[in-house]
Amino acid sequence: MSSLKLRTRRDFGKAIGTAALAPWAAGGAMASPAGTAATGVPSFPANFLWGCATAAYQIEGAAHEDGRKPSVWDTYARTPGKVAGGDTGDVANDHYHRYKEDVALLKSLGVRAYRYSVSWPRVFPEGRGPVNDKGVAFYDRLTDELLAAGIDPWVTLFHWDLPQALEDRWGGWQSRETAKAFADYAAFVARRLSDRVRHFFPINEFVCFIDQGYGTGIKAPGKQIPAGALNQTRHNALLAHGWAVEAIRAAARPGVQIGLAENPQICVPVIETPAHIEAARQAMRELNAPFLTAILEGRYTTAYLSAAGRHAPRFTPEEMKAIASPLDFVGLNVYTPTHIRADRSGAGFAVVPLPSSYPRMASEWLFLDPAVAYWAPRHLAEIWKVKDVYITENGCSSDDRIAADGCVYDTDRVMYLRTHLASARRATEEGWPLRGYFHWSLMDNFEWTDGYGKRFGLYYVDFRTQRRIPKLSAELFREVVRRNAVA
Ligand code: PNW
Repeated sequence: MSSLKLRTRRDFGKAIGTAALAPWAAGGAMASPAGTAATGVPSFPANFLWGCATAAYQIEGAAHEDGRKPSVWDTYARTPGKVAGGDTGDVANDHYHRYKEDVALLKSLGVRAYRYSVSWPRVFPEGRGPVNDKGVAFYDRLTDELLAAGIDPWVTLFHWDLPQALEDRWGGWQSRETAKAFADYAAFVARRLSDRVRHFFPINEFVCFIDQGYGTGIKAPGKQIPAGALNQTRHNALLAHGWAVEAIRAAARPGVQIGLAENPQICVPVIETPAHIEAARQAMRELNAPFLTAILEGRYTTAYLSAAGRHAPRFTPEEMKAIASPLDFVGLNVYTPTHIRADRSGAGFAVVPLPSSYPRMASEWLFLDPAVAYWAPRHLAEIWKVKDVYITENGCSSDDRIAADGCVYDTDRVMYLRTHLASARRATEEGWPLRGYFHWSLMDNFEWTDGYGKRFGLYYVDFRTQRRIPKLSAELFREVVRRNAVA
């Protein structure tokens, strides 16, 4: 009867001898055959990939160092009134000099992957033409440091920092010359890094640098061009993606994997009834017609083209084929929901506006609905038969403070993470092909127009001293990774 008094698996192991223990009982990091971690909480699949994400302009700093020239974000941030507090990425997290320390932070979280972005104007200061060897050398060092720490680099080639020279010369993405230059740059980086980097994302989030960069003008380069020109600019960005996929395949060592890091509207059915779910599927296709749907289907939807009318983009079948170049996986950046209900009129669906009382995080736009982490992979699998899905960003801003004891108790981020991961876990449990999760972000950083005022990190950064302080959420995430289960 003495075994009844034993409380922990470790005691149990001692009693019966370790040889008899199931492999998962010892550490808790491995999944049990039944998909249940040592704690009894359902675990993620055995090879589920845990990672963190960042982007060059948001963390690197060293804006004028070693031959880097300005990007459109350097210019935009310098324009009075554009970025909160007049903040710029000049110094940011000084990651260019502190990358070893930052890789150590990743290592201490236990993650196996890190999504970083390469700064185009660091590698090609003029956007094209002569390469800047010192810029390339930084990504060599960073990549080597990651690999030495057992962390796989997943590399984004464009996270919004377009070389200013290309904006000046061609009006940036308004010209397909920029798309061609991008494919050349992508090929160059893939050739240089693909002996060590096996995963590439050509472009991060189209809407944020096209619709917001050239439509509303709330992000760099801050232009407002007419509807027809905007649709053509969107099309140019799609071409840049497609041509880059082709160029990377041609230039890289065999076997590299190429995917998206896109933030579509994530359509969540208001209630999970068959009618609302069907409406959400239709909405997912139509509301994302300009980018995600175009890439995954190789065509613009009829509704998109007819709504655009005489402002519709001009394109050829060959271009649409390039845009739909086969991908190895699809990554989605998952933040805020679009709630959808069935609707008998017209499209068959309607967007349900958020009530003014709807909960949100510190960023104005970041409304809370963990269901996005479930519906993103499910929609990709159901609508487009995607076989490998990653959440390439998920996270939240919160009003982080250092408490009297020196700790940062970001209980709202802990809640955000736990609920979103539980929702992601529901997706894997039901068999939807979600293969990994990258947290946005490793550490607080330059949050675009919000400057340093909105913090998304697992690590708090004191931007005066560059000290990194683990938040409570870092502890949670480390525990999640260790258990491979929601903690
Ligand atoms: C992403 N929205 O941007 C970017 O990839 C990151 O660089 C950024 O720091 C992070 O999310 C947090 O903002 C987004 O309005 C910006 O839904 C806006 C939205 C989504 C993502």
